[in-house]
Amino acid sequence: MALLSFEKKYRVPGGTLIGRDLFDFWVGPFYVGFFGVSTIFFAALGSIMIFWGAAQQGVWNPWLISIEPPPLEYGLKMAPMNDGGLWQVITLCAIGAFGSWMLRQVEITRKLGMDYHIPFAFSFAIFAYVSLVVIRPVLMGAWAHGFPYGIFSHLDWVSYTGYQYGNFHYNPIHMLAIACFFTTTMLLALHGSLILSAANPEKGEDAKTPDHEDTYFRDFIGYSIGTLGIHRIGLFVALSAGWWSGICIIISGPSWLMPDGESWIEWWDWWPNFFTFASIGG
Ligand code: 07D
Ligand code: 07D
Repeated sequence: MALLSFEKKYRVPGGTLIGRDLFDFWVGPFYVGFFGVSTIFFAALGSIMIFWGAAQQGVWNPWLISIEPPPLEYGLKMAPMNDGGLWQVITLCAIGAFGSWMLRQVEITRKLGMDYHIPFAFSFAIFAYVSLVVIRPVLMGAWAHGFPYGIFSHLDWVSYTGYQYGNFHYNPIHMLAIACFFTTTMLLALHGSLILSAANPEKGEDAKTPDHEDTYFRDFIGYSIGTLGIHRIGLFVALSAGWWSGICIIISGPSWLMPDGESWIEWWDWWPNFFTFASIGG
């Protein structure tokens, strides 16, 4: 395995954030580190809690397992285990596992003397999750506003929450997030197809260089963003998608923005009202 012998060169000690050389080793192909251990700890504890909840409810169909957040009356307090406390512990485990996973990425990055783009990128996924189960519930005053941990039940939550605000498509930041998701897919399709068309030739033919790739796009639309540029814009739109998703849900609900449970359809009233106001004023 050429790749494994090549990897040996990069199995260098150091770069750890915690624990010095205590966990500075590999298990097979996997770097461990302190945060490898903490990821396994939180992921295992969280999963056991989900299965424990499933056992308590007697639900073993994986599509139907669901761990519900505490009811509204507990506000932001800790709830009893069988009345939402389990959801709270699982949420802590999830944040612990995702955070550890990101810090493990940081350690590998440091070890190899690379830049921090990967942990930075993953932090946007964590932000989107935290926006749903911590930031928005805290702003709205109850853990009850988090989403339940179940395959179908979380879909019910998305649908219910969407209709609670009339038509969620009218949320302008949801529009922005969706446009970024769509753009990400388009750019990845263009990039993937361009690279394959140049760098994966038929047997006996030479692979083409980035010159060809740039020329293709110059001929086609008059401009090529270039080999680094395509990755910069790809990362930018992908992270923007996660970022605006988080923002679009954080602003859906808190009373400073949506008094009396206003819907996103009514929110647009500022637009016709703006012109009425402007014409009266003029
Ligand atoms: C392909 C990387 C691999 C990840 C996978 C997910 C689990 C859950 C749970 C046994 C792209 C692994 C799944 C570990 C096991 C139990 C109880 C990523 C890839 C394969 N969702 N969602 C899914 C999560 C939210 C929504 C599928 C997670 C929000 C809609 C899977 C989270 C909202 C639809 C899943 C999360 C929302 C889905 C496929 C966390 C808004 C679908 C996911 C931690 C973001 C689709 C049945 C996928 C589906 C789907 C997991 C959050 C909406 C079960 C882990 C609350 C509308 N979600 N989701 O491929 O088929 O992601 O649902 O935040 O239609 Mg979801
Ligand atoms: C939260 C996942 C984080 C994942 C992490 C990692 C593991 C380990 C292990 C594989 C953010 C987890 C890892 C567990 C796995 C192994 C081994 C990602 C997260 C940390 N919507 N909508 C969005 C569209 C409608 C509504 C976002 C489209 C309706 C609500 C996105 C449509 C109504 C919420 C989006 C559409 C509605 C959203 C989701 C079309 C319902 C949210 C993506 C075409 C009637 C959510 C932050 C996302 C959001 C969200 C897209 C329709 C409601 C922009 C394309 C009109 C309530 N919608 N939506 O956030 O913003 O990913 O969440 O109709 O809360 Mg919407």
